[in-house]
Amino acid sequence: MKKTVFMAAMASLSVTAVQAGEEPLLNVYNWSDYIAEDTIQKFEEATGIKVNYDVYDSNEVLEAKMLTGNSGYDIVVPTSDFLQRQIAAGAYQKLDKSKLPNLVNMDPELMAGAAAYDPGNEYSVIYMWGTTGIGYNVGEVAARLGEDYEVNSWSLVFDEDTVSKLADCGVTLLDAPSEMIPAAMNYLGLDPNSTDAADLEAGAALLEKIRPYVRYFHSSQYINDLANGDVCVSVGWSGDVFQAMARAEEAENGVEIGYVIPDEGALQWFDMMAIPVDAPHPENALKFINFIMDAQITADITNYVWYANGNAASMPLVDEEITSDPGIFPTEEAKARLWAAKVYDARTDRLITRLWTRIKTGQ
Ligand code: N2P
Repeated sequence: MKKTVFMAAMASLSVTAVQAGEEPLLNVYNWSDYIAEDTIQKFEEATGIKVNYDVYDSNEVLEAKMLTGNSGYDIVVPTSDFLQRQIAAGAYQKLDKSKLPNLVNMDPELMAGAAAYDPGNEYSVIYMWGTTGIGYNVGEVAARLGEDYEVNSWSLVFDEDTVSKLADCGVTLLDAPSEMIPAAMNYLGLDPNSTDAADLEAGAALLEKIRPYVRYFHSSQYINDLANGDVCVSVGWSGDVFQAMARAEEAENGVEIGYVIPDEGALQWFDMMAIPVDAPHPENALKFINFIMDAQITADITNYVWYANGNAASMPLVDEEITSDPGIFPTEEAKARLWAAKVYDARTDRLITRLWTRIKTGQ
C-alpha cells in the first residue's frame, strides 16, 4: 500500500517535472562586446541553467536567422526597428509578464519610447541603448587637421576635403546600411527617416564619394583598431568607442580616444531582448530576461560595456564616470538632435541593400 502511494507520488512528480521543466539549457545570441565578464556565470550559478553564448555584430545577420526560423536561439537582441519588422513577420513570442517581476525596475519613459516599435512592450524588454556617432584618435586627428580643429561635426567623415586628410591613419564605417545611409542623408540636410528613393540615392552618393578614403566597413573590428592606434576615425556605437578608450588606457599605449555625438545629430537606438517564437527553452529565456533586469546585474553590464540601459533601478549603481558622460547619457540639448529609426517597408529595405552593395564594392 505504502509502496503504491509512493509510486503514484513519484509518477505525478515526474509528470510535473516534464510539464514544467525544460532541460537546463539556454541559447543566447547577443551583440559582441555587450555583456559583463561575469554575467553569464552568475546566471548559471543562480539558476543551474547552462548558457551557450554566441555573438553577432549585424542586425542583418540576426534578421536572416530570425526570418528563416529554427535558429535554436532562446534569447536574441535585435535593434528596435528591426525587431518591429520581425514581430510583424511572426518571429517572436509574447512575454509572460507574470514571470518578469523585475519589470518594475525598468524606466517607464524609455519603455514608452521602445513601445513605439513594440506596442505595449509585449514582445521585448530594453537591454541597452546608445547612439551612432564618431570615435576618433585625438592625437592623430589633431596632427592632420590642426590642434584647434574641433571634432563636433559629421564633416569629419562626410566632407571630402576633411576625410581625405585622415585616410592615411585609417577611417572606418559601420557595416550597417540602415544607419550609415541615413547619417549621410542627415548631413546633407535631408530627413534621415526619408524613404524617398531620391533622398536615399543622395545619401548613397555621398558615401560613394568618400568611399576612396575609407579603410573598411566593419561593425566590431574598430574597437581594437582604435584602441591600438591602427585606425584613427570610426563611425561607431557609443559604448564600443568607450570600450576602445578603456582598452587604450589599460594598455598605456598613449592612444587617446574621443567619442562625439555630432552637432548635426545622430541615431539613437534601443537593443531589445526577445524570445524567438520557436525557442527551445522559452521558460529559461524568461528567467534570463528577469535576471538581466536585476538592478545590480544591469548596472554591472553598463559599468563594463559603457552603454546606457533602460533600468531605472540600476542607475544609482552605475559608475558616476558613466552617468555623467554626455557621450553615453546625452545632454538635453544633444537629445533634441537625436533621431530614432523608423522601420523600412520592403521596397525601401531592398533599395537600401542594393545601394549598400554598390557603396561597398564601388560598383
Ligand atoms: C555592441 C554593439 C551594440 C550596438 N557591440 C548595436 N545596436
